[in-house]
Amino acid sequence: VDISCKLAGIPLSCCLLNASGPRSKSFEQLAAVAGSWSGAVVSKSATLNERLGNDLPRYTEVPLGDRTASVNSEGLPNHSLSFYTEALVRLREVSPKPFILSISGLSLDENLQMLDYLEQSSARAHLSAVEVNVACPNVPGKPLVGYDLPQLAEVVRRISEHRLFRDRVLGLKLPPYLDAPFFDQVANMLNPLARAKGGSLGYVVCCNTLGSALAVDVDSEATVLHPKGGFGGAGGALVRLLALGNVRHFRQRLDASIAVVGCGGVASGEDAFALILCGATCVQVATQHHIEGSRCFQRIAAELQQLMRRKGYLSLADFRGKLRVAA
Ligand code: RRO
Repeated sequence: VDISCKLAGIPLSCCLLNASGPRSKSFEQLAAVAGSWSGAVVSKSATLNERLGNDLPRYTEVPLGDRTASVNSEGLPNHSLSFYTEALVRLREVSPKPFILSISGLSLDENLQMLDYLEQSSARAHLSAVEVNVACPNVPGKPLVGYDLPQLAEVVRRISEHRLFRDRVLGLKLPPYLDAPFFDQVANMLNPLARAKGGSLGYVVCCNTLGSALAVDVDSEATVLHPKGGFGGAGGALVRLLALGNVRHFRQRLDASIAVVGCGGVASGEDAFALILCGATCVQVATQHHIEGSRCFQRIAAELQQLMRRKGYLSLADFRGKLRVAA
C-alpha cells in the first residue's frame, strides 16, 4: 500500500515526517532524520543569531496511561539561520529528501530579515518550504503571536508577500486553538493567501504545544522545569485529541489548496491514520521522535500500512478527510 503524498506540491515518499523541535537542532540529528523513513527533514526553529535557550531543566516527560506527554520550556535554542542554511546544502549532497526550514523570529522584522537572507542565499534552490512558527510558548516576555489575531494577520500578510515565496512554499505552524470562533477567524485570514488564489500559503501545521502546562513533582513539592516559573508547552499524549480537533476544524474551513499537516501525540500507525481521517495531508511526529529516535518513522509507517491493508485501502486518498460523525 502507498503512503506517499504531496504536500503543497512537494513529493513526500512517506506521509510521516519529523516535527520541528525534537532531534532537529544539530547537523547529526538532521542527518539521522534524512537517513530514516521520514518523508522530509524539518529543522529546529531558527532565529537570525544562535540562541542557547532557557536554563535547565527545561524538558520532561509525564506518563498518561500507556502514553507519554511531554512538557518543554526550551526557549528556542538553535544554531542560527545560517547554520541551517548550510546544513541543508550539506544534506542535499547525501540525500534528495525535501528540506523544510522552520523559522521563529522574535519579531516580524526578524522573520522578514531571515526571509531576505534565504532569498539571497544560493541554498534557496534546495529549500522545499519555509515553515514560519507563530506558536512558540516559551520565550520569556514574548506572548504567542498565534493567539493575538490582529498581530497574526499582520505577520502572515507581510510574510506571505515576501519575494522568497514566489517560488518556494510557505508553511505556518499554528498553536492549538480551543474555541470555534478562532478557527473561523484564522481560516478567514488565511484563505485569501492560498496558492490557488495566487498567494503563497501552502500548508498549516496543527499544532504546536499547548502553553501554560505545569509539571509538578510531589516528592520535592517543586516544579519539574526551571524556566518561566516552571511553566512550559505540553505535547505528546496531552495534545493528541486537540490535534485531531484542530486538523478537522481547519480542514473544514480552509481553501483546498492549503494543506493541513497533523502534529500532536502521534506514537502509532493508528494515531497517524486518525489525523489523516480528520483531513491531514501528512503527519509530523514530535514527542515520540524525541523518545524513540528516528527509527520511529519506519515503525509507525509499517503500522499505518498494516492498518490500511486490513481496511482494504491502497492509498491515503482512500480515507483522507472521510471521518464520519457518529449516528
Ligand atoms: O524552543 C521552544 O521552547 C519551543 C518552540 Br520554539 C516551539 O515552537 N514549541 C515548543 O514547544 N517549544
